[in-house]
Amino acid sequence: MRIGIVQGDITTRDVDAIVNAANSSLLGGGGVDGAIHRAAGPELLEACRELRRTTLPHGLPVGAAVATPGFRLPVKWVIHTVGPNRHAGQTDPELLSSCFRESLAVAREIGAKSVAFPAISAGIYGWDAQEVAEVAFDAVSAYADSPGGAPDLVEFVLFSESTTAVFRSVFGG
Ligand code: AR6
Repeated sequence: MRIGIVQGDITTRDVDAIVNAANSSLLGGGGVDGAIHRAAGPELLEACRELRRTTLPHGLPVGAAVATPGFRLPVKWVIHTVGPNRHAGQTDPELLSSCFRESLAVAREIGAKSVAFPAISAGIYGWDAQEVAEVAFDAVSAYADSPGGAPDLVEFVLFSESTTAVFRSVFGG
């Protein structure tokens, strides 16, 4: 597995799947969630509504992940996950680790060989970028060694220069 650290907009990445830092409602929001919905088009919201009508009537729990098509995005799939919200007292790093692990498990199920992550919970949900990078590093490293196969490429796509620098220092690049 190769790991890339990239500064930019995740909606422009040409990978098999991008991960969305969503909320439990799956019905959109601000930040990277808003950007992904805008770029994917209204079909994405409709697909999320369909999940709510069928398999996820109570929404997607914190730390879980689910895939939809990418619609107008360059990717085949969007993997939606819900990070812990520090402002709501969700401070357990295991919940954040679960987001990375479960997203990679979904990527494996759908056959995505290249996956791009944003800095889950490092925006509106109030986590420190350093802690997010450390949790991401541990979770992805552990997954790389797990039986059953990891993607060929995992990218972290960071919006700001400062978050990119934090990820580069934690990942040793
Ligand atoms: N590409 C890559 N990273 C981005 C982009 C983008 N286009 N836009 C923002 N970021 P956030 P959270 C960065 O707030 O903290 C939404 O309303 C951003 O700078 O998007 O998990 C959801 O619906 C930050 O570093 O996600 C939830 O309600 C990182 O992505 C809530 O926000 C994550 O920031 C989730 O909050």
